[in-house]
Amino acid sequence: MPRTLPPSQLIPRLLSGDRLALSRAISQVEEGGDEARDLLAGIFPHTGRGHLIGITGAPGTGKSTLVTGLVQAYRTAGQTVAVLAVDPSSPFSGGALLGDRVRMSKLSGDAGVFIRSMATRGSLGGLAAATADALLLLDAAGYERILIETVGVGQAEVEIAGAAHTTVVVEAPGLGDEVQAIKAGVLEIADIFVVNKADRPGVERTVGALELMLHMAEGAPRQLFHHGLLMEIAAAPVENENDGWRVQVFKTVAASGGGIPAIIAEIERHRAWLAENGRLAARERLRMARSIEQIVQAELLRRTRAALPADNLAALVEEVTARRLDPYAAAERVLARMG
Ligand SMILES: Nc1nc2c(ncn2[C@@H]2O[C@H](COP(=O)(O)OP(=O)(O)OP(=O)(O)O)[C@@H](O)[C@H]2O)c(=O)[nH]1
Ligand SMILES: [Mg+2]
Repeated sequence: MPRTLPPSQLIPRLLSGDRLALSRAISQVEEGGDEARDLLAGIFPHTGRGHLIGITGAPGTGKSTLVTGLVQAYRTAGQTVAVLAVDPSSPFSGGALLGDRVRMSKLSGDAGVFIRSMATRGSLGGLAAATADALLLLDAAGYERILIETVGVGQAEVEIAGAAHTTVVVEAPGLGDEVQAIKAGVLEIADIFVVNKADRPGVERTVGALELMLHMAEGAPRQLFHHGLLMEIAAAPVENENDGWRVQVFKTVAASGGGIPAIIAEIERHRAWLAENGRLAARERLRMARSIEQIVQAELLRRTRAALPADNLAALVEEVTARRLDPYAAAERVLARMG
């Protein structure tokens, strides 16, 4: 296959399950541009089938190890799986310890598994958009379960994972700070809590702390992510869409596969629960509203930059700083330039 293929040729190959075409397509959406835009337009009608599973948590909690275990379990059950690692230090992207590499290489020969890491270059907004696009490609390629690993340190990474259909938050004992989850906002996005490294001391304390937090948060509406205007409109018909789902805490020893079947069962239970009573449709509406909003924001920013050269903007900032112009008047001038 030539290094660059036009979307018209790439799309049918990708849809028929050609892994090389999928790889190329992901590279294209990472780069962005018109070809990527055409590519996405072509595959979009074929998306909406795969179940997206976000896996997030503090660095080193065992997310990649857990993902490896989940992939193996799904393969044993005969399902195809894709993994997208949005994580510079992930074994999937090469920063691996030998043991992880060995575990991963067991999967890499399997045609039912596709593993890819996203380059964390550029702005986080750009990464979120590229990740969302890559997920669409994996979905169109027909993968039944799509796992997204992000390191839950920044809001953007948490949101990437939180935008999945089912979000698994991974903790580990002995990280020193059991209320880490609240700070990073992961309590609001978790559908399933996993305390990994259950072979380590302090596991019951971590489980207890999480259960206490969940108990305190009971009844509070789940917040998928910060709602923008479009999302508020889209969410309007469904109030508190997470009503009735009780987030539970599970223990795993991902390194030896311990507890993995229970996590698979819980993910599938959540999937079935979503499918009832229009909840999945509601969540999809939110996801799509968020997607449109992200694109509009990025495009507005791009147009602003294009319409207003950096030195003009600097001059405006200077005027405002000197109190000769107020910020609203400055913003109006920027918007006027965009026409
Ligand atoms: N004791 C113990 N160690 C584990 C377990 N699961 C993973 N580890 C080890 O913990 C370390 C980190 O595991 P990873 O799977 O790379 O963790 P991660 O959360 O993906 O790490 P980052 O992507 O860097 O944030 C590795 O040395 C694993 O072998 C477990 O259940 N018990
Ligand atoms: Mg990792």
